[in-house]
Amino acid sequence: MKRALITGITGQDGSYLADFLLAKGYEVFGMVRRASTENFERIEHIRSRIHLHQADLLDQLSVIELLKESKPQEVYNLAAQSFVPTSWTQPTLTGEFTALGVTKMLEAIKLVDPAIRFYQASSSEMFGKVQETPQNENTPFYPRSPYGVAKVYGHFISINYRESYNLFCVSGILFNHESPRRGKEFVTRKITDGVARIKLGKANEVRLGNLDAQRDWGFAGDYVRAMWLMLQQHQPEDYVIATGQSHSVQEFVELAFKHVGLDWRNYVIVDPSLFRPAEVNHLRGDASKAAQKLGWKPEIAFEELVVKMVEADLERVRHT
Ligand code: NAP
Ligand code: F7E
Repeated sequence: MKRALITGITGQDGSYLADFLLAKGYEVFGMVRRASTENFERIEHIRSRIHLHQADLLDQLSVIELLKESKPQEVYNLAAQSFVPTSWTQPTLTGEFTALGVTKMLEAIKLVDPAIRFYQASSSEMFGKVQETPQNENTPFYPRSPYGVAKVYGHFISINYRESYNLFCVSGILFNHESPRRGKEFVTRKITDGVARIKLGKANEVRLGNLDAQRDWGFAGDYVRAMWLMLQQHQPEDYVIATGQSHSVQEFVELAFKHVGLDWRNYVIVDPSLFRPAEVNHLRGDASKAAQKLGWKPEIAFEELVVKMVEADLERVRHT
C-alpha cells in the first residue's frame, strides 16, 4: 500500500486529493495545525479512513517528526495562506507559510528520506500581469500580490532542490479551480452562496469587487488528478493545469443568477472597498504539455461548474 502525506488536507484541494488517493488504495496521512476548535468539515466523510497528525509549516522540527512518523512515498504540499487579499494585510505571514514553508518541507525531505516524491502547489497568480496569452510553462512570471510573490519563491525553491539535490520535486502551476468545497471568501463561492441565500429569502444582496477580472476556472476534482499524475512520471517536471478558456467575474454572476431565474442586476452591488491594490486582470492557461505527457484534460466545463456550485449551495442553505 502506497503512503501519501497531504499538507493542507482540511482545505478544498486537500479534501479532494484525499478522496482521490483513498480511491486509488493509498494510506493517506494529513498534516493539520492545532486550532481551538476543529476545522475538519471538508474531511468529515473520510475521517475514519485517514491519519491526521498535528504539525505546522512554520515549525521545522514538527515537519521532520511528521515525515518520520508517516513515512510517505509522496508528499503533496498544499498548505498555504491562499487568499490573495489577506496577503496584502499579512504579507510577512504569507511569506512565512507560502514561501518559507516550502523550504521547511524540502529540508525535512532531504533529511528524512530523499526518495520521497514532492508536489508543490504553484499558482497561475505567479503570471500576474501576464507577459503573453495563453500562459504556459515557459511564460515569464510577474506576480501582482505578496501571495503571488511568495508562490514564485515556492516554485523556484522546488526547482532548486530538484537541481541541487536531485530530489523528485514537481510543481503544478494550477489555474483557479473551484467546487462546492471552495472557501466562501473566494469570488465563485461568494457568488453561489449569495445566489442561494437570495433565492431562499435569506439575503437581499451580494457585494462584489471588480466584475471585469477574467479567470480560467476549472473544477478542483479534475485538478487533484493532475497532481497525482505528475508524481507518477519517470522525470520530475513542472506543468500548467488549466481549461484554456477564460470568463469574467460578471459572466459567472450572470450564469449563477440565471440558473435560479433571477436578474443579477437587482442584487449585485459593486463595492470599491473590495478592489485590490494591484489586480490580475486576465488569466488563461495552455495545458497542452499536461495533455500530451500526462494524458490529462478537464472533464467539467465552466457552465457545469457554475450550476454544480449553485445547486450545492441551494441544498446546503435549505437545510441551515
Ligand atoms: P485552502 O482551501 O485555502 O486550504 C489551505 C490549507 O492550508 C488549509 O488546510 C489550511 O489549514 C492549511 N494551512 C495554511 N497555513 C498552514 C500552516 N502554517 N500549517 C499547516 N497548514 C496550513 O486552499 P486550496 O484552494 O485548497 O489550495 C491548495 C493549495 O493550492 C494552496 O497552496 C493554494 O495556494 C494553491 N493553489 C490553489 C488554487 C485554487 O484555485 N484553489 C490555484 C493554484 C494554487 P486550516 O484549515 O487550518 O486553515
Ligand atoms: O478572485 C475578483 C478579484 O479571490 C478572483 C486563489 O485560490 O486562485 C485564487 O486567487 C477574481 C479577482 O481568486 C470579488 O478581484 C471580484 O480578480 O476568487 P478570487 P484569485 O485571487 O484569482 C489562484 C490561482 C490562487 O492560487 C489563489 O490561492 O475575482 N473579485 N469581486 C473578487 N474576489 C473576491 N475574493 N471577492 C469579491 O468580492
